[in-house]
Amino acid sequence: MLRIWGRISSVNVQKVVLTADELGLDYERKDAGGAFGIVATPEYRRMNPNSLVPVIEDDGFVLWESNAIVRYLAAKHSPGALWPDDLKRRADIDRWMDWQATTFTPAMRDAFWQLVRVDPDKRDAAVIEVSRAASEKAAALLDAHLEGRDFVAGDAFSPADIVLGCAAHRWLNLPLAREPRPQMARWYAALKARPGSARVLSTPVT
Ligand SMILES: N[C@@H](CCC(=O)N[C@@H](CS)C(=O)NCC(=O)O)C(=O)O
Repeated sequence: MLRIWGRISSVNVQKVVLTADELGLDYERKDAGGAFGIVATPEYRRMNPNSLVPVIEDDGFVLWESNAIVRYLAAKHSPGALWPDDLKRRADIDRWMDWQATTFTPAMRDAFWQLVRVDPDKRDAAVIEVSRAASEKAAALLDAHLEGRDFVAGDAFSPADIVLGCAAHRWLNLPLAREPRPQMARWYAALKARPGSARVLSTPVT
């Protein structure tokens, strides 16, 4: 049975859980990280020396790095579909997954921490503003890309929608004023309406 380690408030854990839900997998999720601790124990560090969540154990196979886990599960359980065979489609999906991990999520990280995890009296408005502006730039790019498209990469739901959907869930639920992004809003609403995505994309941003 697949075991997923990580608290559900982690956006990186959310990607893995959403993938497992979309694939209809039988899995067990064990809370770890944040207030749950566990990640610094020698046992956990043997699985992930970074002391971070998520980690999966899949019949003895241990894997960390959320986007690698999403790709692994999609390729294992949905070859030729959620993980397509066509190299160019795959490269397109990979490109957007990398963009999530290197551009969109890092842009919003400070705004998220300041507005959600830091006490109101300790917040730094300048830090929030820099992060907000960088996130808006990324959101504008994604919004323009989604014009005339139902999904991020190609004609079908893919791992790019999974990881960017989780990132968008965080961005669109941060308690700050955002520019309207109609294409992103349409795409995010469609993701939320999917039975396999609805649960994770309803998780409160905490
Ligand atoms: N690049 C890693 C990043 C993992 C990461 O930063 N995880 C955070 C939660 S989103 C974490 O474990 N924080 C420490 C903790 O929760 O204790 C991935 O995508 O899996």
